[in-house]
Amino acid sequence: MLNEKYPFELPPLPYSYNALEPYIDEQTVFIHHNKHFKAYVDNLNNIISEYPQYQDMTLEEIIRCIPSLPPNIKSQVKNNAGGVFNHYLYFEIMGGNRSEPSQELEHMINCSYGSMERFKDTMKKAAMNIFGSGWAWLVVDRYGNFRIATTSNQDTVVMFDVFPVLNIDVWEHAYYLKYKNNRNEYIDAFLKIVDFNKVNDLYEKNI
Ligand code: MN3
Repeated sequence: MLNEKYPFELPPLPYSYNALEPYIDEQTVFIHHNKHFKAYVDNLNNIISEYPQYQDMTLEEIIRCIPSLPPNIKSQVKNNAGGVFNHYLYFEIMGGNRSEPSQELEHMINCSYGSMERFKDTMKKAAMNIFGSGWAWLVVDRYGNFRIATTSNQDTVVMFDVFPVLNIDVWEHAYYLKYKNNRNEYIDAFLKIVDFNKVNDLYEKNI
């Protein structure tokens, strides 16, 4: 996704809309992917359509250029380009194929957090502590260390010098239909449906 250019397309959901049941319900996945995610793609295309100088840039290049964009489009590009990448990763790393981490990945997580359970607890605390809407991330820094990060709204870690391998959407639209205001239960459910094969692929791409 980061290498794609205008016009951006909504990536197809890599599994069926009901594949995450009972943890994330079909209606939530459908609306989240087909309405919310699509809106970020459409909005970004609408903005970029009027700025030919950004039409040959990749999504990553656009995100990295946000600080120097014209003030009248800066926040719209930030929200929508971030929204596109953040949702792409989120839908990628969940899955009907609820795999366990590879030995290598688990070893690295154990080295950083002690155990998978401690890692999940730390990730959950970070996600619970986000005030309002945002994202919690597992990223690999330039030294190959895992770090847990959070961002507000649709801010993305792509603008920092880290490589994301996992993210959790804690906007209420990600869980409100099923979990109402209970972010706690949603995060527990999310952590059960991460496809660690995909997290592992991302991790290996970076090391
Ligand atoms: Mn969302």
